[in-house]
Amino acid sequence: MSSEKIFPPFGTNLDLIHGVMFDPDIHLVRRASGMRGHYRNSEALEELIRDRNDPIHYEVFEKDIPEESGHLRFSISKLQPGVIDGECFMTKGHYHSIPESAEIYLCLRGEGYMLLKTSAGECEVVAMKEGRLVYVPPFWAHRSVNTGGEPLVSLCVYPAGAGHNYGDIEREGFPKRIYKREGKIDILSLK
Ligand code: S6P
Ligand code: ZN
Repeated sequence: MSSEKIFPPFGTNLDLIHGVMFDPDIHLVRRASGMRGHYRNSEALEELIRDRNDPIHYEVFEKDIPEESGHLRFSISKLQPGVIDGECFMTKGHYHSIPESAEIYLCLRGEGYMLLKTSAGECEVVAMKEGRLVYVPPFWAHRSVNTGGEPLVSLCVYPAGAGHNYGDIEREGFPKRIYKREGKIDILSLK
């Protein structure tokens, strides 16, 4: 490695209970209005945006690590609890732009599921809860879904060159949707 490629080591401070990185370089705040097109009941989403003043849906805290092979990027993902006409709050979901890139999610707080799908249409659902690690293998698009009553917080680690491909999964959607009605979780397979 040439000397201009030497990157300084660093530490960072996390609040694992509240799902916060104290000194992020990037703090993405995704509000309900950023989720248009993702929930089955789009009118219910519009009501939430209007009546609750476009609340925060999820946040992602990151350090600005070079998006180059050899580095690892990591983030804290904090997804709020709630439902939209019964459908549990979820992240947009993405493939990695370099689809051979895997990822781990270490769940720090809350409960829910990781929905995963391949471009061939295989779909898997993996439970997430505090203390559980979920392995996202290469080629699987992934979306987290909060089925609990508190934020679903995870530490995510992935190859820094992986990139994010949102377009393909926006077009395809996920073949399953996760609902919570009267406290009961329902994982629905779409025809
Ligand atoms: C990045 C990792 C997470 C997500 C975050 C939000 O590879 O998977 O940091 O970015 O959970 O999800 P999304 O689908 O909106 O990026
Ligand atoms: Zn990812």
